[in-house]
Amino acid sequence: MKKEIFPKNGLKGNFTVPGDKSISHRSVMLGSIASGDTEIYGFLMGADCLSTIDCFRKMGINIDVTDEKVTVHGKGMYGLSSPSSTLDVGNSGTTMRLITGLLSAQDFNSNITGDSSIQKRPMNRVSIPLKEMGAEFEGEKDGKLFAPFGIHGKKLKGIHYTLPVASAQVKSALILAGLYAEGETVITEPEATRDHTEIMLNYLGANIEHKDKDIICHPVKELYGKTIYVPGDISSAAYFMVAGAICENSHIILKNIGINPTRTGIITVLKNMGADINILNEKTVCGELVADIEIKSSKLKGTVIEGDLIPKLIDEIPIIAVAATFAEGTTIIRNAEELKVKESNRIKTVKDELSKLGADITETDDGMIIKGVNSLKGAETESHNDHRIAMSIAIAALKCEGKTIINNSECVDISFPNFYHYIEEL
Ligand code: SPQ
Repeated sequence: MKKEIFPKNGLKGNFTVPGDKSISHRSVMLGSIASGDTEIYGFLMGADCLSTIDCFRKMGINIDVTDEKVTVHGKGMYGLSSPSSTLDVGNSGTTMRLITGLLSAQDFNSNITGDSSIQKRPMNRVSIPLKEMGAEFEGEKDGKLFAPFGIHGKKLKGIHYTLPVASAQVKSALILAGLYAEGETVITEPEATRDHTEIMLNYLGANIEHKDKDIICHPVKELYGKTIYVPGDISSAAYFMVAGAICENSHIILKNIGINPTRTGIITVLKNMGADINILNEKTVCGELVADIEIKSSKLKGTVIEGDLIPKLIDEIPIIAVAATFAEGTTIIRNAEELKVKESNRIKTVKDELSKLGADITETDDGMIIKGVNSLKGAETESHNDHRIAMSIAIAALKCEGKTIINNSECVDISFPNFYHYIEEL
């Protein structure tokens, strides 16, 4: 689908965005292995999270979906059954990595596949430590693993593993395997990554400890189904934070957004760039920090983004690049080589697509250098079937002179169904 976007100033709105993708995935996974029902309010009905529901249904879990809530009828720690067919994760890296950890510890075998993008995303990062725990995989080529692949479920043992890259997906896969292992599993993170798995597990009755850079996972006998309220996704809210900052005469309030400190790098960066941004009505819901975020039009300036800030905003770098394009001066992003193994190579796709609009971006090995420019011009662009690239172009288009076209624009449904409708409402 081709989407046409025209320039717009004076964005006004007071609304929430769809539920957090990371938390929605975990609510279905953990609800499935909990005993009793888990009722999930605010679940993200995006394609990725629907893939997770589909995978667990194939493993015998009954999941009811209504407009109001998702109810997972959990069958307990040992209640999953051998999948009726190959588990298809679609475009979802989170589904693929996390369920691989879980399935490594089951007493059955399973097969996983996904779309053409998922088949290029590395699984070694997960299979190497899981093999150390005793797991077995089928489909490795030259010591590398990509979907499609098979998992032979095994009795696992706890290990101490230092993550070579900061990744919440790898950490979570090891925690899920560690719940079933003999002995403790200790994971050392180079930098803190999103901790929704740990928070939700503890909320459902597990004992996951954090000590400095270590996460200590104790085996679990039982988890207990509960009600989960999913906050609005800060990664989705980020598009409107940037839109509110760069479009003149704008004032937007984003309600009920998750502000877990492992995810708020976008707020830190926008503040560093001089944005007029406020956090209001902070509270804790199901262990997660939640608040309203207010943003007004601002004069932005360039900044440097690197080090332990990167995992806190890894998915927001494409939209940060848009903000940087409209800032005065230069923005430098370093230590972000992980962007190369997302739904697209996001260093390259951000540079290629924003450059078509007139942005001044230089690719580097581990990030990019963005020089602020005075104006952009609408052009025909490509999403590369990457939801975050499509949404970032759409926000840049609000500040372009003339019409911008986004080809294959429907991929926004992965994480933000009705995204374009939200823009029109603003
Ligand atoms: O699920 P997927 O496709 O990997 O989603 C992305 C995204 O942009 O929505 C990354 F492409 O988010 C990841 C994120 O980058 C979601 C995630 C999680 O829920 O645990 C963690 C991050 O990935 P990683 O590899 O750094 O652990």
